[in-house]
Amino acid sequence: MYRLHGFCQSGNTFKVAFLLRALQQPFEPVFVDFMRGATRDAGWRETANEMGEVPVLDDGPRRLTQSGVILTHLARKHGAFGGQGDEEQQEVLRWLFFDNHKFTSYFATYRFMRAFGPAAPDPAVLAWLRSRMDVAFGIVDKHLASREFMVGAAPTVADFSLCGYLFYPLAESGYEVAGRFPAIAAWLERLRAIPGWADPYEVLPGERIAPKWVAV
Ligand SMILES: N[C@@H](CCC(=O)N[C@@H](CS)C(=O)NCC(=O)O)C(=O)O
Repeated sequence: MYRLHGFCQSGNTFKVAFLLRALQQPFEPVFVDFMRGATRDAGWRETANEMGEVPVLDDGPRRLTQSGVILTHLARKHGAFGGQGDEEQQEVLRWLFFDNHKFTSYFATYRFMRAFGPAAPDPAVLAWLRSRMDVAFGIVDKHLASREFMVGAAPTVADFSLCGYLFYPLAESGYEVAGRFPAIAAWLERLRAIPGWADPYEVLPGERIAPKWVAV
């Protein structure tokens, strides 16, 4: 059985959990105590991931990291959600890079600082991140205005990657999607309808934490 290392606040882990569930592949969740510094521990990095990040997926003797690599591996292995043919597969890869660089990365950092960070965030840093998010969300919204899924006619791992943080409560990020990005909002409803979708807090290990710095 697959073993998925992560924690419930991690949208990057949720990307993989959602795909495994959509593929009807059971997995054992392995809790990583990120909030108490587990991924910064030298021993953890030695044995789990030298990059100091979750998700980590154990597929038998193979240990995989980077959600984009894991999603691609699972799509190839199970022959689903990978895109049809070379052109679509390259297009999927293009959006995986965009997601990792500009979409998930700014949003996840913003949400973490605002909801779970160790100290009150600097409003100027939040404002800068927000301006980057506005641009990235605008690009994805425009792309989705004329199509149902990011690539081709059916969901692919590009969708699973980009949506990873967007099913968490609004109170954590304070970043309104519904009113501002209608095509993203409609796409999220389509993804929610994929059999296997579940609330991240229902399927990933760890304790829920009340958002801390929401007034900033
Ligand atoms: N590009 C990586 C990002 C993974 C990532 O940032 N994971 C977070 C938790 S959601 C983490 O472990 N961060 C540790 C750190 O930045 O020190 C992926 O997609 O897997």
